Amino acid sequence: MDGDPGALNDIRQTLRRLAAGMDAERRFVRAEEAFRKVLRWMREHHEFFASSIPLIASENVPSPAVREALASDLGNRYAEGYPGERLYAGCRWIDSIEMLGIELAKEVFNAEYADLRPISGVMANLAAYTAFAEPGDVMVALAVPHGGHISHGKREWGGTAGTVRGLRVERYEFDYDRFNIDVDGTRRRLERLEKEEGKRPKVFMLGASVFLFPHPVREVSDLAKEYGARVVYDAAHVAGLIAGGVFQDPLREGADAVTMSTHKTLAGPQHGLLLSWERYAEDFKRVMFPGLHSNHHLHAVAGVTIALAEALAFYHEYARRIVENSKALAGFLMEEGLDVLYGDLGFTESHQVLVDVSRLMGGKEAEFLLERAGIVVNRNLLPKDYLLKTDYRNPSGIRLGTQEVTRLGMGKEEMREIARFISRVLVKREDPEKVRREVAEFRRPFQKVHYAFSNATEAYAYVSIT
Ligand code: DSN
Repeated sequence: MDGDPGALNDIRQTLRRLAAGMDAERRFVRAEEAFRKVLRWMREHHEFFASSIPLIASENVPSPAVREALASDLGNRYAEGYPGERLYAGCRWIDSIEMLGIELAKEVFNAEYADLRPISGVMANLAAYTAFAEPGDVMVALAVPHGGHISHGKREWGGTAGTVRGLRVERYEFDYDRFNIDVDGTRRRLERLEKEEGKRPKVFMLGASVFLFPHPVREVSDLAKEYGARVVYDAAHVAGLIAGGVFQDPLREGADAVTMSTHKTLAGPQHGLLLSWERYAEDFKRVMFPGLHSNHHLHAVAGVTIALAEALAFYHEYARRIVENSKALAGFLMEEGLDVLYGDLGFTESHQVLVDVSRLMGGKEAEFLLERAGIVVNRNLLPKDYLLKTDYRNPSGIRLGTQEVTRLGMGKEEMREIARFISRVLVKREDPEKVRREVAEFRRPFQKVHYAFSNATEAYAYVSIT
């Protein structure tokens, strides 16, 4: 075979095929390993939440029916446009679901116009900025340490309003004693802005991520009228409370549009919703499609529709219990030696409780220790952090929300237990691993979703279809 170039080429090709085969085999093994890892981690995530105390104020556990919607084929389809005017075939049942969702949203929130197409609260806000303002226009919003959301934020912080829509964001003056907007101070600030720069606001943003007390919608709406500006109310956090009639009614109080994500107190899937008045309907329809969305996540639309039906049937009671639990939790935490904010105002009128942990440790360490004990909260900037210029990565506080534990059927007695667990970790500095075992035991009887039509499947059961 010496000197036979044809035979040498054959050998080289055989070796290459063998090497390629080994590469393919290794690739397959790696891929299968990744596939199994994801499935295992999803199960472990479910097990963790089934045995923990979930207190993140922006989350919730949806009903099994909402989870069924998320696993359905609707999430694999397209339905561009408005129901009945689609640009795709196969939308018969999707149209029926979305039309029903629109009708339910109008009824639950007493709105003339409802749009289920925003795929998140941020997209609903972007829709409002697009319909009501042009790049360079002034929008007034809460600063983040005062409770504002990043999607209301300035360009210099990477906020959606500033960075994506190009708005100039001016902050509201803030009343630190009342944890609320200082309307008179804001009026003076805007008068200065007009005098010095000739700029007038186009949009007043209300609503917040840290949201303890109703906002002065009427007063802000009166101020907005002086400028011919629009009022947008971001109800992401308090949508379920508004649906249950216990917080405030922003559309009746003067808001031109209400935006929200649908998975916090509303307890639907992760999605968005926009409510408004008939006079703005055509503007919003155009902005949603083709402006901001192609497809709008139809499995989530079905999930939101189910959550709205649950809201209509059950949320008067659910919302009332959430607020009752927040007030109880705040009071017990204070008795346990924690610095709960705004006790003189009754702590809260929402699902949220704000705790200053800076006397004990930073918010970052508090969040970390509590997670090790199976208590899930998030660190949060407090109003004083604005004045202290605290690093947002280690703020002075933690924010707690009672909407998820309430949905699991917990009441006042359980709030007392939760306050004790938190105090044992943060004040008494007990070993979090020891507390974690007791937390898991405490959680064992609370495995069903309440305030829903059906709860045949446990709240955090991992449903496998593979
Ligand atoms: N960042 C969320 C919150 O926790 O409030 C809202 O999007």
